[in-house]
Amino acid sequence: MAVLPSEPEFEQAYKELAVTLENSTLFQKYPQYRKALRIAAIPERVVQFRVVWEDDKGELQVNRGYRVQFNSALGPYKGGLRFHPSVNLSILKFLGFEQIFKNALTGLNLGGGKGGADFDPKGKSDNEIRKFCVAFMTELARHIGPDTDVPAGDIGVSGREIGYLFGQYKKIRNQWEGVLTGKGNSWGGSLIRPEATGYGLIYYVQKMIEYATNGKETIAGKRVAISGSGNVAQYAALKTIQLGGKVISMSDSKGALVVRDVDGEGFTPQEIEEIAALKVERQQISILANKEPYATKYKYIENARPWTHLPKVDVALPCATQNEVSGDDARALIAAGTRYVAEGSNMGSTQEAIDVFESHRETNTANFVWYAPGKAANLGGVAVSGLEMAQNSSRESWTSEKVDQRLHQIMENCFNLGLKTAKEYVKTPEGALPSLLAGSNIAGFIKVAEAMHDQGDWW
Ligand code: NDP
Ligand code: 8G0
Repeated sequence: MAVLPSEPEFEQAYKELAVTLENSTLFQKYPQYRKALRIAAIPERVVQFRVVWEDDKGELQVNRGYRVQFNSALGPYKGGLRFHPSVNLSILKFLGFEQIFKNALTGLNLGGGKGGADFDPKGKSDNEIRKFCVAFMTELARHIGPDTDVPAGDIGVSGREIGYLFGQYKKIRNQWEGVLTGKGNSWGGSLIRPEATGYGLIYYVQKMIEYATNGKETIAGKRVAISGSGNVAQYAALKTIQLGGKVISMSDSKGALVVRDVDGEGFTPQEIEEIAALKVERQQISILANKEPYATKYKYIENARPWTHLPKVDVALPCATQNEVSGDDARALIAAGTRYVAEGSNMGSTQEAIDVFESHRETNTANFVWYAPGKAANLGGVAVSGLEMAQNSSRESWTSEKVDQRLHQIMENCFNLGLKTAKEYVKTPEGALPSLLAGSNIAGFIKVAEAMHDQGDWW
């Protein structure tokens, strides 16, 4: 009988990285890196705690809280907090592990971590959310600090929650410091941080298109399928539209809205704003399904992801959650003509989906596709968090132009590094595009492994 992994998501993320390193020339050139990988696979520290809070009925509620402090070789632990009923140690270890190598690819001094709770913000009042955040931070505060560990939001944690968490940290420590990112603009937050992941994703996709077409094409005129309708999806959609692309789907945990006519009009900025407003109220996009102009323009498919419901796609951007693109979804996307897949979500694709994408990189075939992993394509968010930390340390507030320009540069550097590293360490078949997956994994890993070696974490 096969033994099931006890931490399936973490083991999936670990194997995905390990296999790409194994299939490159890295370990032949530097066998000592095998040892580094064994060490890096274990978090430096995992904190688990109970969170007891009182609901609006005056009744006691309890949740599990976590912070995985995975790797601090390159800087303070850095990564978001997820509040979702599915949260467990396996999910946070996978997210923390991905975060280490992603943060290395930003070129900033950031270690890797992730945290959260199995708390479900849906159906909770603002008062209950505040009480939960206060109870959560009451324990977390002793484990974090601006030079130790700097959390931020993730699924279920937006600017509102960051405000409550920050307020409680400040009360406990009596210190106003850059301990969280994603703060409000008037109290230490960075301009462009809310937009950064979605915008950065599109900047990265622009580099992919430019490279693959020798500068002949851009995202303008392309049909872009997006999943999710939260922070990442919203800003990816808005930037796509701004650059002349056409957004043909959005979704949430209950279903998908897809355009009926992929040759007609896509989502408008006003429609994206309407979806954003709905999400602030923690509502589902299903309530738009029978409302005009949505009912005429879009088909709502309950309990579905968009991927198998679109006849023509050029660019696919998973922006909801892990494992939201299956092998079958990947094959359907390729059949619909998808040329570029870039993950806004972390581990958006299953291993089977990745294998399908990675085996279609030959540009001289009718159905080629180029895949970019989340740890490269979605690093704009954590990168601007790094810029928020820099602004807090120097007590400055940069203009949105300056932050956006830095974001552009960071995405471009990450793309170029992934490409260069793939060419150096992996044999690319004749006529194929280099593997951004292998290149990004190897580049991130080398940087972390070297820093760990210098600091005596392995020898
Ligand atoms: P949000 O909470 O703002 O939005 C999440 C979206 O994904 C919502 O539409 C939600 O649906 C949907 N979703 C969540 N869980 C599931 C699920 N189990 N099945 C189907 N749909 C689901 O989160 P973000 O936009 O911030 O994060 C989205 C992804 O991007 C995550 O993987 C996150 O780790 C990753 N990411 C985020 C960054 C950031 O800066 N925020 C940076 C880099 C990566 P519903 O509204 O119904 O709950
Ligand atoms: O800003 C952050 O540290 C952050 C928040 C949410 C998600 C991520 C990520 O890179 O996945 C980073």
